[in-house]
Amino acid sequence: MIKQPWWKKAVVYQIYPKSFNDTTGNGVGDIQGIIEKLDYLNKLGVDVLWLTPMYKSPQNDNGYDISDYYDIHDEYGTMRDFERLLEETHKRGMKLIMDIVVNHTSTEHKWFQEAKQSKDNAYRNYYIWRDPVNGEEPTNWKSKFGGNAWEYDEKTEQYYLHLFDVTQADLNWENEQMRKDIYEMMRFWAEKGVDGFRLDVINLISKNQKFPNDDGSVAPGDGRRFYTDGPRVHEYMKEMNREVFKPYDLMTVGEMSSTTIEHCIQYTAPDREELSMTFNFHHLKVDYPNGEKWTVADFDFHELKQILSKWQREMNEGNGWNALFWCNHDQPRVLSRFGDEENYPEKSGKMLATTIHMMQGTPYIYQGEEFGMTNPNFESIDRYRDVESLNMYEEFKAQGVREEKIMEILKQKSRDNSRTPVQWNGEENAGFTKGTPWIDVADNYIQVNADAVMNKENSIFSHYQKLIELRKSHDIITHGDYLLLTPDHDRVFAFLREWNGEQLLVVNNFYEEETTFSLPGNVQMTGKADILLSNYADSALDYREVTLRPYESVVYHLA
Ligand code: TEU
Repeated sequence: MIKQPWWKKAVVYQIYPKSFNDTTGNGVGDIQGIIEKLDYLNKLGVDVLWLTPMYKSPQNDNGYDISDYYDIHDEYGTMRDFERLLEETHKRGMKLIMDIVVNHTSTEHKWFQEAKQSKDNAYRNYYIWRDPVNGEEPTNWKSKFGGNAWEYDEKTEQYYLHLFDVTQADLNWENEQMRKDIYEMMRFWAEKGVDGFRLDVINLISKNQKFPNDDGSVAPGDGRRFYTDGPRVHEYMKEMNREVFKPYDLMTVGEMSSTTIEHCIQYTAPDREELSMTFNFHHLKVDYPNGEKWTVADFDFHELKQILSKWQREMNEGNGWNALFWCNHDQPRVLSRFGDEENYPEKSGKMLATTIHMMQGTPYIYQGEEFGMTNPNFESIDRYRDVESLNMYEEFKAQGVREEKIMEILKQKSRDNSRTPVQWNGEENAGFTKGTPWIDVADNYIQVNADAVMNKENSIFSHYQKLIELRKSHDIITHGDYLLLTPDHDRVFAFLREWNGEQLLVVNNFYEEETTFSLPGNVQMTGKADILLSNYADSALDYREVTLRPYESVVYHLA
């Protein structure tokens, strides 16, 4: 067996610093707050911490609009604080990866401030400027945050491209000097000892230089967008790997906003020397009817099973590597989205965790997921903070959509759902801050908080601890082949992992109604199985015909 990279058995914990833990009383989480929770994270058993951007930023997109890559946003602390965090993380045997945003910078970044001075400014071509076409925007591309993706600059009479907010100007990756400056900056952080990077929307950095109009040929439903996985994206990934990742032996995960399995195999197959692994979002669009996010809809369970299984099988066949996740700072809380937060929070939370952690890939736990945090169900727009949500609210209002309807959509789909403060205990502001939180704490913090579950027998927290331990002790989880067993079952998501004569049978009831699982006749499984993990104390030992109680989730192991 060839030596496998360490991150194939690792579990990553994502921290959104702004909402994690505030120690200064300014209502915003900070670096010292993370340091104070390192022992908690060590107890959970995670191996890597992923910090979303903490660089200097005007915070229009909560740090994904960077104005200085070489300094720490003052609300979070100082560079010395960051260096302490890195030391304390390493002392505990954990690693730390930084979120890096190099598709765009804040328009307050000095490069952009220079670029907009004149057409012949040395930094002009660090960004993407185009002349008006027939007096209008150069193309019909849409910003992910609403409106057109071009902003007109009166002074130089050209448009600049922003695939996201108007204050997030896209960098021009065709410019070699700009790329060199980016690599130099990444080496600065690697020299400090960070163990890797999460690369924000990295598959958007190469644009088709003809800048054609979006002709609708890429239907939203197929998961790709017009400008994803551009012509030189793999060339740039190889260059970045040569310049930064390989020399420092870094772990890297690319966020692939709408992409394909073929591209993700190219991004992550070891011989390609591009990235370690990729996030894709296809499984998180099964409640987007016809690819449309901004509607209230139930999730399509069959589609969820198909998509997760397709990525498991084809990435395995292509020697690619998945980042496995349900939640992050852009997605609603999984317990509210695919579980049953009202009646079976613990059972369904554990079932969802088992589903993703028994798959092949590197699992990611998003802050608060480990003890069952839910969407906050904010009814009033005054409680929302996210630029994407506020822009969509204004767009819907302009279209005349009723307030109640808009709020129903935001309650289900807003990114603020995952950005409310971590609920540490049942005290004021859930123990997150002594001040006024930048965003309200969810109303259920008295019942749902880390303290309430930390020491409870068989809590969601202890279930995540066991899943993390199993990944270390059972190679089959890392290397085993994958087979979906119940493609047509209306309630059960069951799959088989096989490796070197070992078998892992994972059986999950995704619903409250009792149901049964029957082992398909074409599956060769004989002999007595152990139960490695279940969310019920007395799950049936006979895996061939299992009656599954509400959200019952069982992992059978045959060695
Ligand atoms: O997100 C990329 C992205 O496309 C998001 O808009 C996400 O897919 C969408 O919100 C889901 O509906 C990354 C960061 O994770 C996000 O926080 C940033 O706002 C965005 O890039 C721009 O940097």
